[in-house]
Amino acid sequence: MEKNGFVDVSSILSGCYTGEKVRIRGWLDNMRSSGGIHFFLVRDGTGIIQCTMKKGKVDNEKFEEARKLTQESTLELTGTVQEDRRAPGGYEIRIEDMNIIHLAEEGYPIAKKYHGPEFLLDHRHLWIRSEKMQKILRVRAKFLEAAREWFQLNGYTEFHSPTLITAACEGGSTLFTVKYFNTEAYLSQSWQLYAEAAIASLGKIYTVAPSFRAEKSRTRRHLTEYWHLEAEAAWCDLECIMKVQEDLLAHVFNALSERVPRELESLGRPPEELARMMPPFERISYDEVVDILAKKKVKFNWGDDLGWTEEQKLTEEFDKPFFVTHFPTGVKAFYHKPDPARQSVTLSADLLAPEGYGEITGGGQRIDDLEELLRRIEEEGLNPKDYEWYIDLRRYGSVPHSGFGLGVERVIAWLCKLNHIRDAIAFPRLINRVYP
Ligand code: NSS
Repeated sequence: MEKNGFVDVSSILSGCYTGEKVRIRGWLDNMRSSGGIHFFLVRDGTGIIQCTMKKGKVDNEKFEEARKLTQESTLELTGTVQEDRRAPGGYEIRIEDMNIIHLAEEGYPIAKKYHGPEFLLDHRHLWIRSEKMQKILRVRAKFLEAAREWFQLNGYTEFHSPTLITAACEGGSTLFTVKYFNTEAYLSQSWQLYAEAAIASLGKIYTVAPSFRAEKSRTRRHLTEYWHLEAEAAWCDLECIMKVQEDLLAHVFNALSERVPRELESLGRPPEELARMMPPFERISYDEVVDILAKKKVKFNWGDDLGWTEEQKLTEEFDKPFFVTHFPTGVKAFYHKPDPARQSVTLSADLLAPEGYGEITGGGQRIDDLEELLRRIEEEGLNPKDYEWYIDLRRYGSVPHSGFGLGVERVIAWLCKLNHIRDAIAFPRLINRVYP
């Protein structure tokens, strides 16, 4: 790709410019000098390439000027592309001319040496330039690109719900309160209640948006602000919404294997592993979970909610994602439809990732009957006044419907084998961190 006479490093690395004279621009990732040669590693946002500047091949003045270059200085370079097996990426540019755009200050705070996690989080604005973060962010972008693609190919319409809301979707304990003029509002935990309104307008819908949870738990899988990929569909039951998730993930896994194989490989997830993770995903009921955990000597009673410890134990039994279905009514939010064949459980399903990662999606079939909804709102001690518009949806054209929400960072953490969810997003928001 050529822009104003400059070419992308990625296209040089794919062999498009071998033997040709090119111009590139980017950041100086690293530099060393040996004898009469300066070796630069230059990063341009599409890739990183070695560039060599030989004394006598450039203006002497430029050669001397290069000595004062500092890490992260920005440059424009002109030179000829050569295939070179010794260079990282297999190509290098032999520099003929250089133009310094910005000479970075000395003492780049995260120069190449060991830094602790808190230091790197404080310098996140710089750390996102690191090779590992570049790869993760690229996989993340491709994940969402492929997911949107699947929804578009399958007749879903993108729909946007408000962020400022007045009633809890997933329970009051994790709501962030914001001052809203003379009253109070909350930050949305999920688009779901609005999505249920919108299916009567658009049928099958999806969104990608931030959700907010004032999670008091300091775990490796909770953010206070995370990106939520959600879908809702009219005329869809529990089995149907599980199938939607399987088809979506099959498409995404294929796309990632084709589009970011090198990134995945270097993050420790060779694309063949994604091929092995392909649907169908096993479905086990909550009742079965109780039995499995009992056999594994994990203290867990019917009616308890699955926490991370239990999920981690459970994932030892599977080598690809699996659904846990039919959670007890007591551990799920008010909107989950109780199973008509057994009122003590709901038509719900969470998808769990293997390898100790656990829950990556939550969803199921929604209550579509007015009386049943009013009963559940009362049982949960909620104020029906707060849900008046939502209740209305069961008065005017109610249909069987289902949906789910996928935690984008949860999935990226699993796919990229990260040991903390904070690295699945550029600027993580955690219980003790809203900076930078
Ligand atoms: O609470 S959920 O299980 N379900 C819902 O919010 C539904 N209203 C979604 C729907 O049906 N439209 O959250 C869904 C997913 C869950 O499986 C996680 O993957 C993710 O959202 N999630 C989180 N990710 C990161 N950090 C936090 N705190 C978090 N909470 C949920």
